Amino acid sequence: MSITTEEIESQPAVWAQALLEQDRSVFGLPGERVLFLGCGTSAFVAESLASLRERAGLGETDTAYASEWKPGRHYDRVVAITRSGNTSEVLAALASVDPGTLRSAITGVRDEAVHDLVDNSLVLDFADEKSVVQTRFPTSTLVLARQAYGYDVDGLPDAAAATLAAPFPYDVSQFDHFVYLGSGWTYGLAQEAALKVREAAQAWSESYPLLDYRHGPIAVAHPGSLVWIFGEVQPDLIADIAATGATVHADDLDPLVQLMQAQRLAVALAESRGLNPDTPRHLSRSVILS
Ligand code: F1P
Repeated sequence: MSITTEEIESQPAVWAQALLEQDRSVFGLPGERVLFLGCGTSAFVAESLASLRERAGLGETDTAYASEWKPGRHYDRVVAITRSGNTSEVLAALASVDPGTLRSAITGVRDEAVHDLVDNSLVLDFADEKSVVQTRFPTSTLVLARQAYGYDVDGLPDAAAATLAAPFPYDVSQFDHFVYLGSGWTYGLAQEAALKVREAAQAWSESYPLLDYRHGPIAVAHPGSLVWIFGEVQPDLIADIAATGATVHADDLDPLVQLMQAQRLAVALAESRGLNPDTPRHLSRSVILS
C-alpha cells in the first residue's frame, strides 16, 4: 500500500484528533478582518476557510496566493497555511505584513522558519504527512476550521470511515478527463481535488465554480469525462452535462468526505497508469527558492 493511501485512510482518526484541539484563535476572532494565505494545496484551503468564515458572519475575510499577495489593505490578522512551514513565498509574504498586524500560522511542523515570523501558531503535527501529495493535513485543517466557525462536524470522522469501508464507485481507468465543480467554500475543495489528480496521476483535470462550467469549459466534456460535483446541484445542470456524454457524479456525502473520494480517485488512477502516487513528477514537499 502506498504511503499516500495510508495517509488518506488515516483521516477518520486524524480528524477525530483534530477536533480535540482547544486553541482556535488562528482561525480569527469574531469581528477581525482576516487574510488567509498559502501556496498550492494550502492556497485552496485558504480559499475555503475565507468563504466559511465570512458565511458564518464572523468578519470580513480575504484570501490570496502567497506568491501574488502585496501589502496594501488593512487586516487585523494574516494567517499563513503551510504544512511544511518553509515555503519561500509564504515566508516572504509574512515578512512583508504591516507591523501591528497579528500574524498566525497553521502548520504541520514545530521547528521551521514560519515560527520566527508569526505571533502564534496552530501545529497539527499529528496530521503531517510523509507523502509529498497533501491529503490529511488540508482536510484536518478544514474540519477544525468548520468546528471553530460553528458548523456541526461531529459526525465527520464516522462518515469518512463508512465511505472508506466501501469500494470506490468507479473504474477510473475508463476516463481520460476529470472535472470538479464546487460553489462557495467547496470551490476551494474542487480546486484541491483537481490538483490531486494532476499531482498523483499526471492526468487531465479541471475545476470550476459550479454554474460557470456551462460558460465555456463544458465544450471539452465528452464520454471520457467524469464530472464530479461538490455539494448541492440543480437538476438542469446535471442534465446539461450528461447531454455531452460525460458521466456526472453527485451524492449526499459531506463535501470533505467527497474530497477524500477525490484523493482515492487520484491514487487509483495513478496506480491504473503504472504510477507511484508517492513519487509525483517534478514535485517536492515544499518549494524553497534560493
Ligand atoms: C505547499 C505546496 C504543496 C504541493 C507541493 C509544493 O506546501 O504547494 O501543496 O503539493 O508539494 O508545496 P506548504 O506550504 O503547505 O508546505
